[in-house]
Amino acid sequence: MTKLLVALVMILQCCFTSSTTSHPLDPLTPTEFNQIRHIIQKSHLGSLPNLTFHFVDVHEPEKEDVLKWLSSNGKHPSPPRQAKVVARAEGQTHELVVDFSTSSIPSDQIYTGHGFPPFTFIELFRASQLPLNYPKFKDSISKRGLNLSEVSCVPFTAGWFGEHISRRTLKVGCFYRGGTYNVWSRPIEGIFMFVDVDSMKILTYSDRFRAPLPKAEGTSFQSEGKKSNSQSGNSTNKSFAIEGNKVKWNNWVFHVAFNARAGVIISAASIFDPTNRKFRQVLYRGHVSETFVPYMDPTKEWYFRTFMDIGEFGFGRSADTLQPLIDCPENAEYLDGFMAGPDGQPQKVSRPICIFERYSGDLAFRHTEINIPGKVVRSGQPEISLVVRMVATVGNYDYVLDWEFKQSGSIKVGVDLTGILEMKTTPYTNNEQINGNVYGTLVSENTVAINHDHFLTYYLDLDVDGNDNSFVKAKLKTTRVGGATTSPRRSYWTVVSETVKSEDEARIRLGVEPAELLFVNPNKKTRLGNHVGYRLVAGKPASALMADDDYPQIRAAYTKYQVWVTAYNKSERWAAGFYSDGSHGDDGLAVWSQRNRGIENKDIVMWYTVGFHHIPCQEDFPSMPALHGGFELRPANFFESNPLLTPNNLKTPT
Ligand SMILES: *[C@@H]1O[C@H](CO)[C@@H](O)[C@H](O)[C@H]1NC(C)=O
Ligand SMILES: *[C@@H]1O[C@H](CO)[C@@H](O)[C@H](O)[C@H]1NC(C)=O
Ligand SMILES: *[C@@H]1O[C@H](CO)[C@@H](O)[C@H](O)[C@H]1NC(C)=O
Ligand SMILES: *[C@@H]1O[C@H](CO)[C@@H](O)[C@H](O)[C@H]1NC(C)=O
Ligand SMILES: *[C@@H]1O[C@H](CO)[C@@H](O)[C@H](O)[C@H]1NC(C)=O
Ligand SMILES: [Cu+2]
Repeated sequence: MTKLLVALVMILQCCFTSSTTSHPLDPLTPTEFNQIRHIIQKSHLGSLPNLTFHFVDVHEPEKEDVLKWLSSNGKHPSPPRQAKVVARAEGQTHELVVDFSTSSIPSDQIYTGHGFPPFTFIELFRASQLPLNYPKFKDSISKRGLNLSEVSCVPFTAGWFGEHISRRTLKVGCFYRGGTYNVWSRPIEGIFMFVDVDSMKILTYSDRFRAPLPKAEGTSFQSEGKKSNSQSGNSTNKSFAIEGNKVKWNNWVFHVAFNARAGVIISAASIFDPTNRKFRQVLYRGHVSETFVPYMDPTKEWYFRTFMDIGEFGFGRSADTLQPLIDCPENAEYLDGFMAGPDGQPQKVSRPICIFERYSGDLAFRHTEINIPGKVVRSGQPEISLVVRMVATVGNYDYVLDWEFKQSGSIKVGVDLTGILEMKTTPYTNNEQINGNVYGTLVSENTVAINHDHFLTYYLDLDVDGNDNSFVKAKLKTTRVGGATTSPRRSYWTVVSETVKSEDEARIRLGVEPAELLFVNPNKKTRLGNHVGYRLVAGKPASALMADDDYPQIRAAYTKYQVWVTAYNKSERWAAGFYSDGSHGDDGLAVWSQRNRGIENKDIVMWYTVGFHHIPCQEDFPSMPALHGGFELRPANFFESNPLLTPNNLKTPT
């Protein structure tokens, strides 16, 4: 293309993107990714050698402006459209804000703190290829009698263990395919490489020992490709509407966005109130903020495996194209996603998100009344919900992330873990031979699957019927029946509600005492005088079991509690800090909460961690049946009565 043509295309593109119909939280478009790249290339950064884009996303607009825009139905001017870019050149990390309307870079800083931005796909790919041309590695492979063209190497993030970190590194380990696609089932144990990512060179090579390679037989994870039968849903009769990134279904309206880091982001979710015929706010933004997957094996080749997938790789970057009738049912609609490649060019991800109505076969509510003379009165309604789904395949693991909206006002957040375990070669072929600690379970001959945790921490900026909310612990206290009363009962429980004043009292370890946790709007009451609220229905709690002074735990200190509440701050979104690769735990949720800000009747954010302690078992091999976890946000005195029983609600409101 000639320069003139490029300029012309840019002018045309500029005018399409400035269309007033776009939502301020819409993800960046391919045109915008190109604009960003052009603006940066024209700046002083353009001349820096090997400028690499590690993160490009919408620069979070001021919430106040977005709320004004939303409440004016798009008539209020849209906040300035800007992008946040993290790029690297000459060993430095540049943080940039790019403004579209002025084609300028209003902010340009060099990040000097601990930790690094996410790796790019090219870096990971190049690191995985390094061993294949490395003479010492080739030698190790041939000494083991293996065929180099059957070897797959995989980069692992290196964590931080108290050392001074001056460069971005990866550790690379290798696996033997030799007759299977299940790469993870045949680790070539004993060999590890330490790679400098900026120079893309192997710094240290270690070949410490040999262990028998597990057999290829019985490791295939490929199914017959069974697809689901068609659902009771009727795909020719869609009951939800997708306009751009806005979804309307039944009594819900919300915005769905895709980005490279979080994957799927739900914003501005509001529910229609049949009593006052208005949409009321529930969730301003919700997404996975960080994941933490530490393996419980302290040996040389395993101790560092303490992954933070969101900050080190990105869930969106790991998002897979969904397979119709396997990943999503027949009645699903799909959305495409875009992100920037390492060169800043837009890359399309086909169908990473699906949206569908779920006919679970469950009940939404029912009752049978038999106390009416001569009659039996029955009522009920089947549960029909709307699901937004994404799958992130991060190396061996697959995370199925669901946001499920119910007509009752509940938002159920689900995560399914599936995929392939991380395995280690062992001389043992039977559990009875094992003497000493193998740090996991023998799942096949010569194969141990290592114990580990999964922690997925959700960012939940709830705005229950407005911006200013309070966090309430409704404690259930056993009370003795007083001496003077004539009741034959000796005890009962009662509710003692406590409004949490500051961040230090809002760190909750679930299961320690019986309590209901709520976000209430202290400025809004129901007709009957109860504060409107939403409560957290937590899943099975799992909190970190590593010692507080263990380095991975220092970096993921926020996993000690399942629930945190912090004051809203638009730059506090990533639980382990933005730069989680090589982080030192000096940024992130646990640090922000130390400020101990007041959280009563303020704009506040809930952080909830879905945790799993995973002791592998034989059924998890060769590929693991999905293991489900999650939580629910459920209205509590938000509506005047059961919203399912209000006839107006059953129609899609306009
Ligand atoms: C640019 O990248 C190439 C390939 O990774 C590398 O050989 C070269 O040294 C880099 N240049 C600079 C200035 O970092
Ligand atoms: C090594 O593997 C490649 C690819 O599977 C195959 O073509 C080749 O024949 C193998 N070489 C030996 C020596 O087995
Ligand atoms: C879906 O609905 C359409 C229109 O109501 C109907 O013609 C069609 O037979 C239905 N399909 C199924 C599979 O129920
Ligand atoms: C499908 O939609 C049509 C028209 O919008 C409506 O008449 C029909 O009742 C719907 N069917 C179902 C099963 O919802
Ligand atoms: C918002 O958060 C950032 C990052 O933690 C911090 O530097 C800044 O001071 C905070 N702003 C306010 C007003 O607390
Ligand atoms: Cu697991």
